[in-house]
Amino acid sequence: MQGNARQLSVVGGGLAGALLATLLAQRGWSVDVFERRGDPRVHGYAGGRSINLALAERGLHALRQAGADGEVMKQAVMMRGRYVHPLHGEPGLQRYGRDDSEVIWSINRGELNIVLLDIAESHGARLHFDHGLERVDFDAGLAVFRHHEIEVVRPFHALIGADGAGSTLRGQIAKVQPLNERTEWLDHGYKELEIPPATDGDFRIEPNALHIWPRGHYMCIALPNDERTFTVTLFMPHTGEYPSFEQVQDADDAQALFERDFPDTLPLIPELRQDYDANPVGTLGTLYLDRWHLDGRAVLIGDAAHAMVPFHGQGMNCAFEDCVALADHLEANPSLADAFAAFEAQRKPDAEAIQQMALENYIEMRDKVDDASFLLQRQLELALQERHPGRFVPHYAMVSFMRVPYSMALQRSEVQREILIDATRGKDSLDGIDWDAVDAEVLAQLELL
Ligand code: FAD
Ligand code: 8RB
Repeated sequence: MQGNARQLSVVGGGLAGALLATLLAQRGWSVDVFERRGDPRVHGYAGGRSINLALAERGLHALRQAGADGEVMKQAVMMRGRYVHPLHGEPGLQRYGRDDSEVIWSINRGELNIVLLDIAESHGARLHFDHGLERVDFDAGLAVFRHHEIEVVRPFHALIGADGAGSTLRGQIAKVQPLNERTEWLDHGYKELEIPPATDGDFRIEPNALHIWPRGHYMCIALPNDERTFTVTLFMPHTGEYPSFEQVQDADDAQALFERDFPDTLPLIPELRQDYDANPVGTLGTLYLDRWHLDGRAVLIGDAAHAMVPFHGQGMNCAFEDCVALADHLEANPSLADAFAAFEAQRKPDAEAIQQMALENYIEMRDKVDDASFLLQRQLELALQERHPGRFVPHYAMVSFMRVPYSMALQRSEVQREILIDATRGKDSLDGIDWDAVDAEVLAQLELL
């Protein structure tokens, strides 16, 4: 293996590792993937419960590059918009885009991972399950894996760390080169619950939407699964003022919270008490590093490089975009060190931009989606999109339906938000808008995309 300039070892056969293995194998690389867990195609996907993810255009585009979109989309459930459930008042759908070409998709994580592993293998990638990276001797070019109870030593040419937020490879790189790793923990956590199918086997609530129960400082969301269930996630603070996980500890507390704040979900979640007791409280954070690679010997991608909070549904989408970018840089640069450096230079500003936008979207989801001035800004956003096609592009569309770099989406969204806030200040409808003034601002501040 050593000395083969076209060989790469991928650590982690999760979402990014499996996709990257395919993209590299397609480009003629000899690829080995080392995954700590067992083969999900044999043992079932670890975790068991049905957990879904929102797939948007960036991720879908990467799947198309790998020829994986057809198989993945077979089980996808379309989500047309946010279905907002206020505590008082009528629930309803707020579309994400203009029509059904502008939607996101709910995908089962386990099935997605299996499809990607099958495709990687069919392109010749060698998959080594039950191989957890333990440590690396970069000078000797040796990686040590734990295979069941034994340690296996493998020579490597270069290592690609797709081993997720708790990356072992990141820790090993940090021992030989400072990464200045910082994790900013959110003071909110999450708990997963489930809405089973109705007695007639159908979905209990609108299937083609991402449901949100916004409650100011906290919220519930629900994404549809193809087996007609929904995975519900409750997000709220770990500590402090009621409600927080510190105060809502057991089934009785959960029952009381849901009776008070999410009464319409009680008949939908029959196992609320059991789910609440059985499922752990998850933590959420943003991971920042000063660098993502060790010369030409190792590079980090996906969550291992830039884990983010979940509120834009872009962690996987961003990780998939990383895979295409890295495969392209490896194609363009004969030197691995140059390719890794070019990858980092391109993607780090974009990762930081989506990390920031993900933090900001929590406040939008939990607090703004049922607020009148926000809804008026949203109305104006759609009107300006019509008046200035390709120039005024709604924030959500730039992130979820387009592939403009995240850093550009962030920069343009900041300009647009100012325009929207200024133009709607003190108004309760679009009637009194000074269109000439707004149009002039748009033309002055936003170039055509
Ligand atoms: P992972 O998918 O975590 O894969 C890492 C792999 O490395 C795993 O298979 C792991 O077993 C393996 N591994 C770990 N350590 C070692 C080791 N030492 N040696 C070998 N292998 C190792 N993103 C979205 O875009 N949309 C969503 O809607 C969305 N929803 C989410 C819901 C939940 C509940 C969670 C937790 C995340 C969600 N995300 C979502 C984020 C998304 O899951 C991640 O951003 C994405 O999985 C990152 O891919 P990755 O390959 O970097 O890491
Ligand atoms: N990680 C999502 C969005 C944006 C929705 C909108 C938000 C759960 C953990 Cl919180 C969240 C979105 O702006 O209307 N699109 O996709 C996915 C989300 O949460 C996922 C399911 C999630 N991610 C740990 C839990």
